[in-house]
Amino acid sequence: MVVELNKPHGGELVDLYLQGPELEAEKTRAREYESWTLSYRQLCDLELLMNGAFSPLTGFMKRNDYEAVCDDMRLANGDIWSMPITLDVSDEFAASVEIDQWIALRDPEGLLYGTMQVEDIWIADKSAEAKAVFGADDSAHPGVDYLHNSSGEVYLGGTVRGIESPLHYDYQYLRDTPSEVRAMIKKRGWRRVVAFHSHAPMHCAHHELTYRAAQQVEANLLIHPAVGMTRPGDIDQFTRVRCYEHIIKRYPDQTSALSLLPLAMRMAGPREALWHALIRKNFGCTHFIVVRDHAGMVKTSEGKPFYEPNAAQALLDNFSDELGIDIVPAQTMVYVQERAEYRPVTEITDEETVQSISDAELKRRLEEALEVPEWFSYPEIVDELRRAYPPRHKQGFTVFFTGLSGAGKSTVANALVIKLQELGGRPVTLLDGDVVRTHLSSELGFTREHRDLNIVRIGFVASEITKNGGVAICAPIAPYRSTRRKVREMVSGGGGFVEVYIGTSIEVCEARDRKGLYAKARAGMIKGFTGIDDPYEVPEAAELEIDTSDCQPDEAAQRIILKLENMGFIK
Ligand code: PPS
Repeated sequence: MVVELNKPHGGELVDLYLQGPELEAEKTRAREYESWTLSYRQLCDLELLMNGAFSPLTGFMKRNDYEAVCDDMRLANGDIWSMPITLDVSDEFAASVEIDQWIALRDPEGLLYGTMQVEDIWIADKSAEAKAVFGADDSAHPGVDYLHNSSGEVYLGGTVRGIESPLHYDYQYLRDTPSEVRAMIKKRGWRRVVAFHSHAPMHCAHHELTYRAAQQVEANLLIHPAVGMTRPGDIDQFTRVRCYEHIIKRYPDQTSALSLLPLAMRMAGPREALWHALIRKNFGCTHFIVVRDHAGMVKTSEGKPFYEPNAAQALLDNFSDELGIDIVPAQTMVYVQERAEYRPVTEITDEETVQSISDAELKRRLEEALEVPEWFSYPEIVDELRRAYPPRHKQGFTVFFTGLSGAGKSTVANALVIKLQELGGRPVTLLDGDVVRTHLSSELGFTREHRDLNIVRIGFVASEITKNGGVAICAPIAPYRSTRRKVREMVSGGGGFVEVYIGTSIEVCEARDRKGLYAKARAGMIKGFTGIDDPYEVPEAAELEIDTSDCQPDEAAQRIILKLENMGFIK
């Protein structure tokens, strides 16, 4: 398809927002409606439904559209649409509504953003949906995991009435509706606009790729990153947006614009690429860049890629006559050492030396304060990333002791606190088992459920301290492996996690019996005592194991300090 110049592009936009008296009347009626509290993903979807970014959709999908989309990537009327946009709800909520009833769509604080007439209620076959949309029913895929573990069992479909756009406090000046982007394009006198989707910071290779794509189709460039839900583990959106604001200045004046899209991505590879293209058509763009592995860099539980790298480009090719937006397939750009420039990977000769840095390698370099070469990224972007990923010696961390009662956890933890305070640089908080049970968990006993809750509370506090650059020293028994793993996951995203197993034997602990509890447990006066008649699961992969029967508290603390130095947390 060749896009005609000077013609308003993208077709009719759906606008679901009510105005004037209609709006006021609906707001009044909505006070009587059953309220559904929207998940973050549903809130993102609702915003794009209401402002027309999801045109021609006029609400959350009804069953016939949903099934047609899953089966054929088309709505029931034959229009191309590749992604189910469904309102999943709990069984209880579904039981409280009937066909034709209106419901209020609210955020978790109760603010009303839209209303919907329930025209369809059905139980989704999530495994079938996973296979159709993501290519496999494999929960290693974040979209499949969301489907099975976060979304409700029942789907409601129906027409939406827009009340108000969801509130965003961040980067309001960069958020534009489809009609605002269309107006901007018109005002600037742009005839062709090529959109670039992103959910990661852009470096020199992305700049080169987008610049070439724009030149190739003689178009202006719209950098249009997703700032709704992206892939778990993606760099936080504040850092990303600051990076986009830097890179936009690297394009020639007047040629390019940056606008943020509150899109909840599904990482569905080829289908997602098709969906992205349709959305950009609605924003008035004439062209859309599809990269290799577009929105699909996810691995199966066997570690294989979910999608072939060229699957998205191939799928869009099949729909090219009907899409209403031209696709610009982009090659991966690599840096050629001999030429000191970027070239498409397909144009590299055998004699040329290619240089590249993977995401993991970039993260390592940032964490270890190593050089990030200028051929890879711009200094201002590297500075932003260094702030987001400070070197380890500037990150917070948690030292998580685990071991039997009387093993010496508290004694070593106290010695460690003093040593870390001597070193200075970070505030240190001790979350000792007994102290936590007095101040945080006073109502809890020692059942498995209560112990887990106690440890998760400790993990929560430790993760807050860690992500804010402090040191949390935790010293509970924490007898269960799965709960310790959970705490590790909670903390690791925001800094370091060092598990120290105080492996002093039960015989030694019992012989010490400082609190007289072992004697009471043996006498049956305390039930469910760890190590006596309650299990302790020995850690399999603790960073350090210390037996206090052959080492003084001071030596034990010194060993931990050495470990922390070795891991880069102390300089
Ligand atoms: S847990 O399992 O991690 O929630 O336990 P924790 O919060 O660390 O609390 C352990 C301290 O509580 C005392 N205590 C018991 N421990 C184990 N099992 C039973 N049934 C029990 N009842 C009371 C004991 O003094 C533990 O203190 P420490 O400091 O570990 O010796």
